[in-house]
Amino acid sequence: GAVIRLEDYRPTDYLIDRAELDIRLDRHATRILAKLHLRANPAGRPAVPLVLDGDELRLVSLAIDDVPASPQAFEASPERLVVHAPPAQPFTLTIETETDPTANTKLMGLYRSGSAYCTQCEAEGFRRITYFLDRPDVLCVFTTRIEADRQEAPVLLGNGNPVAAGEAGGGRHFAIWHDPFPKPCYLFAIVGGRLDKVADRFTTMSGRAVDVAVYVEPGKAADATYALDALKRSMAWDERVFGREYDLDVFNVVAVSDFNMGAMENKGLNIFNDKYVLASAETATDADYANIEAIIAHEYFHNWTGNRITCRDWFQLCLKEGLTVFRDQEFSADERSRAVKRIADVRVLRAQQFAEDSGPLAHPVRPRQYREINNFYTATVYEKGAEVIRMLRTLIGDDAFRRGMDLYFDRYDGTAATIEEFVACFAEASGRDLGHFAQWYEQAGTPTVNARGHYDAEAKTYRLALTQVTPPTPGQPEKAPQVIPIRLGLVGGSGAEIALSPAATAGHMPGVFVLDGPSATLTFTNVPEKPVPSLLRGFSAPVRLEIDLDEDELLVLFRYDSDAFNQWQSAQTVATRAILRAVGAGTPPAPDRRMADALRHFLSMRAGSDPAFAAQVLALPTEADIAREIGHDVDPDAVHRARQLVKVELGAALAAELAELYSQLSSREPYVPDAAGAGRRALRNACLDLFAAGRPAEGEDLAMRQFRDADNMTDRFAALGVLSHLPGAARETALAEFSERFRNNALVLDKWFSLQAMIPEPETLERLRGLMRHPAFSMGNPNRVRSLIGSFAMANLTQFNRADGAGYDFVADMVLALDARNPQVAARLLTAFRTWKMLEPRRRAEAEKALRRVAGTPGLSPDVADISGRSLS
Ligand code: DPP
Ligand code: ZN
Repeated sequence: GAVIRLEDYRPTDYLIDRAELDIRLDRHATRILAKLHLRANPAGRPAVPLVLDGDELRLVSLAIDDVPASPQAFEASPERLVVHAPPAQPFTLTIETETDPTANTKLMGLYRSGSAYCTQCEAEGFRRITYFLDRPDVLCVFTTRIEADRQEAPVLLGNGNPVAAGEAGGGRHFAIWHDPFPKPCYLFAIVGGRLDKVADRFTTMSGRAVDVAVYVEPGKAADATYALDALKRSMAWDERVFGREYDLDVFNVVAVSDFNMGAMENKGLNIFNDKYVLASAETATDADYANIEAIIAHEYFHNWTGNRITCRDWFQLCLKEGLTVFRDQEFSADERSRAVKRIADVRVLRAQQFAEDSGPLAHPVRPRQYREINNFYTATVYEKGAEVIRMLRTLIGDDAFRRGMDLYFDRYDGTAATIEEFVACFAEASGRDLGHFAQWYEQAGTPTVNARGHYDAEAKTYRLALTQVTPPTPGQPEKAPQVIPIRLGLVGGSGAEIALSPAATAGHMPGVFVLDGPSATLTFTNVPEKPVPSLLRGFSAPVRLEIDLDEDELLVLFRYDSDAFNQWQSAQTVATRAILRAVGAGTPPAPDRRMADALRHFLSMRAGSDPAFAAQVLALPTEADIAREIGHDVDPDAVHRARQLVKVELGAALAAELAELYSQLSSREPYVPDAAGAGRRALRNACLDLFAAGRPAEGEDLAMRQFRDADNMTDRFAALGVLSHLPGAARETALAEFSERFRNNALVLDKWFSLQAMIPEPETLERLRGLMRHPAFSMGNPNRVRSLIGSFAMANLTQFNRADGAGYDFVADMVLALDARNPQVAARLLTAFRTWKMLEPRRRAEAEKALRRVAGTPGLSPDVADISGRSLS
């Protein structure tokens, strides 16, 4: 595809104010009659041809102002419809197209999933339904008539409110939906099928009744009640926290089993990957429940941040995504534990976004160019985009932030906005100049902040020297300093918080220093003793922090810091250093009792009161975390061995305490998927995991017992996870029992696929090839592909990066096999190569060879061509 640039933006020459669609569903020949009400755009060029987008479309007929168009008046190809000389006055185009939803394996546009018809239009799928100005700044009021065989599709859903329904003759029926809110066509959706539902009613803050429902495949309604509950809680939260009320009479969610993304925020008709809707104690883990809650909230919150105010162009994607991720993170933090949620979010940010930001696919939160927009639904746009909003709030404070949001909603409701317009609202609300801050949207790469402290006992002053540097990224060799809010405190040796002299952070929010130049020195006065600085509290900026603290000082923070995030971070840093020493030595480092002692003490004090947090503390940094810390010439096998050594040592040192805690936490109460219960289960399973590393024989027995006795998926699957790391007969038995028990549940078998794909053993590749022949596996279903092949590529560091290159070859083969069928899923899989440049030379050469093979294959989709091209650049 050609390069599309932000600076080339110009408004369309025409506008489409209204569209009346009549969609006659048929498995192989769906007819779409679209009557578009057009006029010249005052902001566009006058009297130019009208060019509408298409993609693999077949035009059946065309009329202009209800008169069949003469062949000379237009030109139609699968990719576009050109009307050479459209009427000067407002006019209508009536376009008839035909598509085959069954043959649509890209899962973009209208397609079939199971026995239902559904759509996916973001980013550019609507042009696979009819010719249109398929871009987010064309806002249109849609009225949609859907017609189908009543037996085949008794349920017919569209955007907006239902306005009519009835018989259409010949066993067919219809429904008409009208959405009064002008919207871009990427938010268009319909669903038709035989579906069950759970339904309820939500009363909004102004007293309007909204019918809310979640539709699922027949027989699965009971598994949708948690999603429905999460939806109502989301609606109430957005009213309470952002003052945002829902605006239609109905809100429908539909779960389908074939879906490229997690879910889609179509106006009034969210369509979900069923993985993020269906849940029961027997089939979903606590993590699944938390994801369902977060994604239901995310899509619902889009109603204001994305739908009522949409994006002017796709470069502004973070305008809706970063902001909406921020909003869903806040929602989950309020519904659960704020500290634990923050830790979990930062883990994801580092694993996904930091990895992306340090490799060839790095790009700004608002990119300036793209070849394929589907490839920019990234961790940078979403997760770093959310961090930018969070920093904004930290900089200007909660009140000004809320005023800025109100202003944004007020001023831009019903429009397609830009980042500049968004940021200006906060500048206005806070009276601050946010010009430099806005550079977070433009400059890629993860800054490293270095901090060195010096205590003058005589003068009782503490000086903190801070510097920042951002490494080069593709297209951005030179980097400017960023505006980095550093939330901080000083902790005394015996744990007391030392009051900060006000001058140190003058001009900023309390407890926040803003580093906005290459370096700065802070001086704290009246510091009675040598302090331990606690920097970047709550992870106040998406940066890497280097700090000259020794293990004893880190353990002071671990024990005493008033900031839970930094408590956790300190323990992670101590563990990271231990693993790095083991990588260097190649043998177990001299046992360091301090970490085990500190954890023992921590567990005795905190395990009871804050189990969810304790579980986070017990989880060692991942292999990928360690690899990123090393940064270059990484040998994944050495990383794996070193991490395992430390884990074994720690598990052995704490075996007694872990076993004790494990049995204390055993509960015979019925499963409830709430945060408190999830916390206890998380800690118990973290104990099991660490214990099994230290005492594998006993651990295996314990895990097997838990696996068989569990009354819920969280415990059963955690036990299976522990067993999966212990080679032998027990593991194979448990795996077989699991697949037998859940043989009819595709989503549960996905977990089983994924776990096996992540086993860090050379036999895994063969196991994978075998599993691809399993009857439950299918290359046509994105969830299956991501579970089996994606888990291997993204989450099995040693086996994807096998020294012989077989892992790369396998994934390259899969990418090529998928590309013809579903380019989006193929391109996403290929991003597993994003860290190839940090590997040791032999693996680097093998990875490059595989990437070159992909890049050199004729007939690649634009999606895969873009990722392979940028990965090699
Ligand atoms: N459906 C995707 C999301 O909500 C893209 N908008 O993030
Ligand atoms: Zn979103």
